[in-house]
Amino acid sequence: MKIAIVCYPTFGGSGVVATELGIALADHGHEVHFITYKQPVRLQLLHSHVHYHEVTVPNYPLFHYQPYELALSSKLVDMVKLHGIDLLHVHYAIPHAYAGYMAKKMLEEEGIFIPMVTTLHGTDITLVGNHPFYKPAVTFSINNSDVVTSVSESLKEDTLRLFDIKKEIYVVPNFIDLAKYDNPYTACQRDLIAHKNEKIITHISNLRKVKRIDNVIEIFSRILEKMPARLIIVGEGPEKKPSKKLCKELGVYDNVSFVGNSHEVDKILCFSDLFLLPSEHESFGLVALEAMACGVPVISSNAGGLSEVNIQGISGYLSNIGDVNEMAENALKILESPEVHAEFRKNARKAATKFETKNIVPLYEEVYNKALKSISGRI
Ligand code: GMT
Repeated sequence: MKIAIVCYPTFGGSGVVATELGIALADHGHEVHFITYKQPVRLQLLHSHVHYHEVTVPNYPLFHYQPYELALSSKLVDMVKLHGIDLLHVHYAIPHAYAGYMAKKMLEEEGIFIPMVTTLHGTDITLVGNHPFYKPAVTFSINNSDVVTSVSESLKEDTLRLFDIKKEIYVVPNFIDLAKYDNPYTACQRDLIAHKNEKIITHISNLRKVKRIDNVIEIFSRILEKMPARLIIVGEGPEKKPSKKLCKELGVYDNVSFVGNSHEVDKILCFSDLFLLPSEHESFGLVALEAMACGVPVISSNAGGLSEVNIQGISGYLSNIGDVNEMAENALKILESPEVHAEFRKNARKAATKFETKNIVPLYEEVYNKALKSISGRI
């Protein structure tokens, strides 16, 4: 199959999932065309079945906002015709499903019928897409996709609750290539970042309010009261400055490393002892799964789809949003006993196997076949 994947090329989970999916599909023999405004961060082009086409938006001074959707839909039309693409898979409803729909319609005028699969990732539904300024367009794009998928049961429920959806939504969870995270723990160079006796606590996100970085720092400061520890905060975003301020106020600044965006998430997780994700919303929590794949227990909130990934008392613990006391207690429960810690490490890794690439990618292939079937009468 020739598949066009549209995604955000940045460090966000939706772009990571789309990229990993494209690579896995190419490994299955499909021809994959990434169409976006920048090369996705995790995409290496050394694969004969993977292609990347850049969308450029000419900068015209008359426009206050440059029309990316227009450029994207035109690019999709051109690429479908040039490469004989069979199917569009758009990740993130805004504006990708909207642009994909326009491309479909333009192609139909020329007698080319191509199905569109839309994957909902979370923020396109729970945060941005639900805004009255976007809601009609998001509802329209979902209802006019040939097949719609969401990354968790929780996100499916949210979508059905918040929008007037007439389509069936198929849940296809995010996935992980466990072999990539197969670093033997002992080989990890933890002394690069922490002193020998310090526990390494990690948080990775785009440092937005929804991630509750203040809670991350509060939990960490309670851990630090009981044992030597270092907090590693990976990522860039608007909460970085206020977070540094909070670290100073709580007197933990010297024990926290803000390392910015990283291409070496697997290496950082390899030497982490515990992962914190106390988010306000989280449709899935791909980064929690990445931590678990490295055998790192997760202390998280119970927001959204997190309970579908992090298993209470097995791979870590979940608490109500904002309950930093309980989160800190649970963190200490794991860290204070080497035996308990080892058990959680082992179980976290085991729980991650449910989401192995080989279990999930065939579900997307099924979805593609469904989408192709849905338009077969029109071809
Ligand atoms: O978490 C973010 O802010 C980034 C966002 C994105 O759109 O990339 O992540 C969403 O999609 C990820 C991949 O499916 C999920 O793992 C994240 O849970 C989801 N984020 C939220 O729901 C807040």
